This record gives sequence, C-alpha cells and structure tokens, in this order.
Amino acid sequence: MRGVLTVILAGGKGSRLEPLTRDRAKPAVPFGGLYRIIDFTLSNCINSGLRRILVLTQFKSRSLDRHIRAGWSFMSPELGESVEVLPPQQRIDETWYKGTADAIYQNIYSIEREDCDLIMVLAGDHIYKMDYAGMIRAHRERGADVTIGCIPVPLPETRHFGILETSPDDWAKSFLEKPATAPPMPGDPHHALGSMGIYVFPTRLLFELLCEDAATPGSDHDFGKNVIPRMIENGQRVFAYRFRDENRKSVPYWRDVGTLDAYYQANMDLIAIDPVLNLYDGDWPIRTFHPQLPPPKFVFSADGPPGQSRRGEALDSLVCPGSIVSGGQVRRSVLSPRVRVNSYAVVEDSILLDGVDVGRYCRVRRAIIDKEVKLPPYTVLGYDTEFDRRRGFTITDGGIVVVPKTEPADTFLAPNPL
Ligand code: ADQ
Ligand code: ADP
Repeated sequence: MRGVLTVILAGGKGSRLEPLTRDRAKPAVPFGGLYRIIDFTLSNCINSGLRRILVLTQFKSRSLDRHIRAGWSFMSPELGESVEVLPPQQRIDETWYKGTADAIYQNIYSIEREDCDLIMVLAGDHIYKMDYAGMIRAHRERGADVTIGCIPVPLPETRHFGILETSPDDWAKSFLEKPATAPPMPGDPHHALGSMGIYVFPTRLLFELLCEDAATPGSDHDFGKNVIPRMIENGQRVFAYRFRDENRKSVPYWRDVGTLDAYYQANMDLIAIDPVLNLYDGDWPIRTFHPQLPPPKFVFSADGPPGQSRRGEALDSLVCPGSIVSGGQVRRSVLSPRVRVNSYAVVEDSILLDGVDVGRYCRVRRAIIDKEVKLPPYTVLGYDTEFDRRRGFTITDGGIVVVPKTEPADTFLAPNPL
C-alpha cells in the first residue's frame, strides 16, 4: 500500500442535505452521535493500511477542516503518513472545481510531489466499511487502467448511479452515468451493477486522462460523466471490483446519505437491536475526534407534579458523552454530545446534534435538530408537520422535521397546537 496515494473528494455541496449543510460541507455533517460522515471513509483508509491521504475540500470547508485537524492529525508525517486537507489552490484555474475530475486536475502539482504509482480516488460522503486493500490488489493483478468499486443497485434507482455492464470476469463493456433505465445484471433480474464513485488509477495514466479531459471542449470534467465513458470508448481496461463488506453481515451495507431522509434512516439503522452497520466491531473501528467530556448521566428528577414520570431514561438509543437526561424520556433516538433532555420531556425517533437543549414538557418526534438549538419548555415538534412547516422548518418527503442551527427561541413561541 506504500505506493498508493488516496485522494478523498470532499467538495460536493450536499444541497439536498440543507439545512444541515447550510454552513458545513456534507462530509462534515455529524452522524451517529459522535462521528462526522467523512470519518467512515477515513477509518476505512486507516484500517486498510492507506496512510497517505489528501482531502480535497471546496465549499464551506471550515467545519470539515477543523474536524480533520482535531481528529485526524495523529499520523506520523516523518514515516510518510498524513491526512492533509487541500483547499482549492487555484493555480491552474481561478474558478471553483467544475467536476470531480477537475478537482484532481487542479491539484495535480500537489499530487505530483507525492511518490506514488497508484491513486485511489474516494468520496467523503458515504457510510460503509470496506477494506480497500482487496480492490488495490485486484487492480494490480489485473493490470487495469481503472478499477471501479461497484455494488448492485435496484433497477428503479439506476438514475442515481453510474451503471456498468460487464463480461463474466468483470471487465466493463459499457458505462452509463445515471441512466433512466438499465439492463439487469446477469443472474439477478432486480439489480444493475452500480458505481460507488470510487476508483483506482495508475498515477501516470490518470494525469494523461485528466490533461486530455481538461482540453476537451464541452466536457463537464467529471469521472462518471466524461472520463470513464471515454476510457470505455477508447478500449481501455476498465475493471469492476465488487464491494466486499467488512461489516460481517450477510447484507452488505453502503449508503450515500445524500438526502435528509437517507441521512435520517442511516442514523436510525444504528439504533436497531442488531444493527446492519455495527459501530461496536473492534476489528474495524470507526475513529473520530473525541472531545473531553464527562460520561452521559441519567437523573430521576425529584420535583414536579405527582403522577408524571420523572425517570430520566433512554431506551433503544445512542447517548453520547456530556449528555444529561434529567427526568425526561428518550426512545429510539440519537443524542450527540452535550445534549440535555429536561423533566417531563419526551423525545422519540429523533436525532439531536451537539448541545441541543430540550426544555421541560417538550414533545419531540421524528425530528433532526442541529447543534446548540434550545427548545423552550412546552415546545411541540414533529406532531403536526403543517404547523412545523409554517414555523419555517424543513419537512422532508418522509415527514421528518429539520430544525437548523442557531434557531432563535422566538420561532418556537407560536401557539401550541396540542
Ligand atoms: P454523484 O453521487 O452524483 O455520482 P458527485 O456529485 O459527482 O457524485 O460527487 C462525488 C464525490 O465528489 C462526492 O464525494 C462529492 O462530495 C465530491 N465532489 C462533487 N463535486 C465536487 C467538486 N466540484 N469538487 C470536489 N469534490 C466534489 C458519483 C458518480 C456515479 C456514482 C455515484 C455513487 O459519478 O457514477 O454511481 O457517485 O455515489
Ligand atoms: P459544526 O457546526 O459542523 O460542528 P464547527 O466548526 O463548530 O462546525 O465544528 C467542526 C469540528 O471542529 C468538530 O467536529 C470538532 O471536530 C472540531 N471542533 C469543534 N469545536 C472545537 C474545539 N473547541 N476545539 C477543537 N476542535 C473543535
């Protein structure tokens, strides 16, 4: 793995995750209580032995930059190991990156300085556990011009993916970016073979392909739209590598948490009694930045009217350090660090990010609440989505209420519908 440089594309806007991406890049969006989305890709790298990593950022990168500095600076540059964040250099072009291929092309001078024979291109916004060593080994053994990580995708979803048609030994015969329809994989009438948007290229060839793409009029400068289809046209050796899950489950787990509903569901997946994505697997640890915080605390509240439950408890939930559930009830929810749930409040099926404070007697259901939001006592959220919409909150197609960061307390003072 020493000859491999990893480049993580972390510059996408993530506009479908608004308002969570209002002032942070999608890979920096908090996930699973303690983590940021990019921690999964970075952990996969470290667990796979990939230790030379460049993270290409672009939009609203401050939060991501801070997170990587705080959590991922433990490597030893003197041993050739590092995670380096590269904001746009604007050495070649003074515009934002036009597409994924352009993002790498514009950093070609930084990449050239690294002594590497292969470049592994990854996305910073997928949730999965994968040992990239198998993919790199397969690439070397085949002598491929590019190896594409692939998963089966249900036929109605082909319009969200690059779709490959392959020969029985996994050489790609065609690649269509996000086709409305696609033929099924041989032997599986319900799925087509989809690209995960991760690639291994020989370094020299990648540079040639990027220079050729930069000089091509009308190109979107994107791997999926331009570079890979052109390679197929030119008869180059495009190889599909089928995703092998390190999650040790029969159903492989890979999610692009591109929408708020997908994000909500992927968080909820973690709460299941036997989760499809296991965070407690010591063989494939997911690392992150851990702030210094005291243990979570659950308090039986001593005061208040008789007859009402005063037990501070959380069931089927993830509760992070620094949180206090004091006389409130939490069910099927994710509580990030430093959350407070006060007496007689009920929180169900929700994701509360860092520092959220749920006042007394609040009732919160099917909600995502961004950092530091303070819910005044008696706030009701997620019970009447029309009412929530009128208060200016985002309601997802799946009916989840999303409350943005630093929402002023006044927003919650509208009449209580219940
Ligand atoms: P998309 O999911 O549409 O398709 P895209 O928007 O191209 O992905 O983003 C891919 C990665 O690059 C993401 O990690 C994103 O953050 C980053 N990125 C996007 N634009 C960027 C830019 N201008 N600068 C820097 N980084 C940027 C791709 C492939 C499909 C494949 C899916 C799988 O094109 O073929 O099926 O990923 O999710
Ligand atoms: P966001 O709203 O996305 O959390 P921040 O810039 O506040 O944006 O935080 C981004 C990341 O910066 C956090 O995940 C954490 O890793 C790191 N961070 C935040 N606060 C501190 C701090 N006080 N000291 C060190 N690192 C911090």
